[in-house]
Amino acid sequence: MPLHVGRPNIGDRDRFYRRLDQIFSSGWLSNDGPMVREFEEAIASISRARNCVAVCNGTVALQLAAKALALSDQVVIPSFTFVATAHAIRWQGITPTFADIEGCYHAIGPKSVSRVVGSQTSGVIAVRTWGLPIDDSALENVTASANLALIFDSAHALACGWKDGPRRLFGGAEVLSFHATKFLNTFEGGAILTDDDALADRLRLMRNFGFAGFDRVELLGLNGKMSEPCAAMGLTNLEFLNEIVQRNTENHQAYSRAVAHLPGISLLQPPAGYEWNHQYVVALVNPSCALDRDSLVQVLLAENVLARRYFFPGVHKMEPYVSEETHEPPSLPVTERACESVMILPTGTAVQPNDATQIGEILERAIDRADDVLGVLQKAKELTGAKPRAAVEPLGSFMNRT
Ligand code: T4K
Repeated sequence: MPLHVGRPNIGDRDRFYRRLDQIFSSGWLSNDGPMVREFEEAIASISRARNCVAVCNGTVALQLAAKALALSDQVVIPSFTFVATAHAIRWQGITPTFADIEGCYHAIGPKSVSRVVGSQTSGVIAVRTWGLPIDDSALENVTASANLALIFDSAHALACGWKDGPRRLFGGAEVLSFHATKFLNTFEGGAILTDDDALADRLRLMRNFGFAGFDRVELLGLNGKMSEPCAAMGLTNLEFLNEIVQRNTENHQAYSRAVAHLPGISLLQPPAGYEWNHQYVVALVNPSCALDRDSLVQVLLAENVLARRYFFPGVHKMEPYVSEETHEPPSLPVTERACESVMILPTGTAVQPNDATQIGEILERAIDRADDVLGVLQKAKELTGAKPRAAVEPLGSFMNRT
């Protein structure tokens, strides 16, 4: 069975089916139902937030947060993120201004943000990349002093934070994703967290077309509601949350041991005192490695390990952003390096620590026989003139071949 980055974590099916039965019996399928409310309360409590507004996905959560906080004109975001961060604002006619990432956790910070804030900037969306730390209070200071809105895209960051951190949220709102591939999934889903009660009320109206009662529409809304079956999935998976973190942590430890002695490969590690969901295993392939990141991804693909190179090639090089550049492309050297070096390895409950050990062994053998591997890859390229994936598939296992 292939090992994928992104295999869903699925809780106890019988409990989920029981919840579905309840939904069918009640006849209440959507529109702020009891399961959604229960799910919102649970997520708010885990996230130490006063309010949680559940919606249909993380992208819509970003769109609603941006609209509710009146973002307009230009908004500073990282280029090193999933493209949804940019699309959510561009869809509303807002132009993203790309800030470079800084520090070791692949996030924008106060220096990189200050460098690109201009007279048209209305806000900043900072991404808690991989759920690892970000300089919240410094970003809050920068945005507050320039009178800018601040949103955190925390799509990766449920159940992450400093153990002794403040019991409040930073910025105006924080956005979560519960997509099938996320640490906690509701099939599709998302949420907006905020400590601002008035903002939460506005968001609840906005996700339901602006309806404040029968026939009374108070503002511009859309259909962003989470359905009851999605909330039922979320509640069921929440009961299993500790097991998911436990397995992720064990897998991460196994990977750490497996790559510790590999020259040129390291894993991102959380700092002491930080609680991490370990949702992503982020390997960095440095120039000192005998094989570059793309070659290693191809080796793993050929071994049925579907590793990924998130967030290649960087949003600023994707459409429509790359074509919309009106002046020089942004200078994002740290982003470019991350795009070239990040390799995400499979984890989650579908992966066992033993799989991580074996993946480490594949990487080790490939690096030991780097010349042979490069030869096979070159041959494949000559034979097919192909894109990497197509070049790899007919070749089968590198390890049996070389
Ligand atoms: N902000 C950030 C920082 C984000 O990372 C994301 C989403 C968002 C905002 C937006 O949130 P949502 O609107 O999505 O709620 C995935 C996810 O689709 C996406 O949710 C996620 N970030 C992103 C980082 O990763 P891909 O490109 O990895 O492809 P996908 O979804 O096709 O799945 C990857 C692998 O997972 C496949 O090889 C097979 C496996 N898989 C996938 C699904 C859906 C399964 O085994 N079962 C499944 O049901 O995007």
